Parts: sequence; structure tokens; C-alpha cells
Amino acid sequence: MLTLALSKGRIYKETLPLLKAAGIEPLDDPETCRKLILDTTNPNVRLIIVRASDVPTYVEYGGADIGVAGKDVLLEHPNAELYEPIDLKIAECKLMTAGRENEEEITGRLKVATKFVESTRRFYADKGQQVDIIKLYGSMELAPLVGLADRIVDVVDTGNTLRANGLIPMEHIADISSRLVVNKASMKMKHAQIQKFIEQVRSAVEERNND
Ligand code: PRT
Ligand code: MG
Repeated sequence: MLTLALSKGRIYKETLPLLKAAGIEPLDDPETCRKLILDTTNPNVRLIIVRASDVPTYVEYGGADIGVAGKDVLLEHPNAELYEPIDLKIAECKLMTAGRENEEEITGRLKVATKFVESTRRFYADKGQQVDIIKLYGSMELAPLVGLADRIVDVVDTGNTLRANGLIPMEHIADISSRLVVNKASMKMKHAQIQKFIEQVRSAVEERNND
């Protein structure tokens, strides 16, 4: 049995066509059914539905053999023992700093609110700038509006969410896309099955990018 970990939402939607190319179609829709384990048209493959930020943990510790995770999430797990064989080039966005369009002069240490603590720490450390990082779990856009922070670090796609809250993107930290990740022990123990899956997904990604 091969277990694949996916998160609901954009990653699930954009991964489906790649799974289909590998002959795998879920028998239920996780967006409407409440099941967390989904059987597929391949009796040897099942999907588990987990939080986007939990995918690396499930795969590293063998709760799943394979997963799909955003690079933003993987960057928060710099020491995870995982293979990262394919850039699926889905759920693309940019990790950026953002701040208020009309901000007053910032005195003292910059306060930065984010759920991406590790990437934020590294970004400012590389610039040699000391900052105070405030860990949040969501709705980061709010922080500069109520004076909790001067800046946020978040993933940005269209920029509409920032704009709607009077914020502007400032510095580019990283280009983000989702990656296939594989448990290291599974890669050894289920080598033939996983290698075949990787090759099928790899050709599906290449074909899609040639269209
Ligand atoms: O909800 P949960 O805490 O479980 O995780 P999550 O919110 O990270 O999951 P999900 O499904 O929203 O995102 C999964 C992955 O998609 C992320 O890890 C990113 O790699 C990728 N991705 C791509 C994005 C976006 N684009 C994106 N736009 N993830 C989040 N967003 C957010 C962004 O933070 C903003 O608040 O969507 C909002 C809209 O973006 P704009 O710029 O188009 O307005
Ligand atoms: Mg979300």
C-alpha cells in the first residue's frame, strides 16, 4: 500500500490531474465528504487529507510515503529528512515582505509578524538586520493595521489580499511552488512502486508545461 498525503484546497485541485496521469483517481471528494482517508481507483494507493503545514511531518515520520507540500512550508522544516524529487510547478506564489502603504517612520527594531518564522529569520539575518519576529497562525495582514507589527512576511499570489488591507508587497524572499516529497525509508522499501509513480508524475508535469 502506498499512502499519499495532500492538503485540501489549491494543492488538492492542482495535484488531481497529475495523479490521474499516474492512473490514480480518488473515489471520494475531500472538499465535500468528511473522510480523511480516501481510497482510489488503484487498490494499492490511498490518499490522506492533512493540513498543508503538516504534510512534511506526516511524510518524514512515515505516516505517508509521499506528499505534496508548498516550498514555503518545506522551508520551515529545514532539517526534515525527506527526498524532494520533483518541482510540480503548481500552487505558485511568492514569499514576500509587506507593509503599510503609508507607513510612518519606523524607529527601533523592526517588528515582523509571520507564520514563516524560519524563512523570516534567515531573510533578515542574511541582510544583517536584527528584527523581532512575532509568530502568527493566519490573517497576518491585520498585524500592521493594528500596530502589532511593522511588516509581515506572507505568500502573495495576485496581491489582492494585501491591497484590500492597505498593504503593499515590498521585498521578494523566494519563488514558491509545490514539491513532491518522499519518505526516505519508503523510497528504499517500496522502490519500484515509488520510482514508477515519480516517473509518471514527472512526465505529466513536463507534458503540461509543453502545452
Ligand atoms: O490553511 P492551512 O493553515 O492548513 O494551510 P495554508 O493556508 O497554507 O493552505 P493553503 O491550501 O491555503 O495553501 C497551500 C499552499 O499553496 C501554500 O503552502 C503555498 O505554497 C501555496 N499558495 C499559492 C498559497 C497561495 N498561492 C496564496 N495566495 N497559499 C496561500 N495563499 C494565500 C495568501 O497568503 C493570501 O492570504 O491566499 C491569500 C490570497 O492571495 P492573493 O495574493 O492572491 O490575494
Ligand atoms: Mg489556508
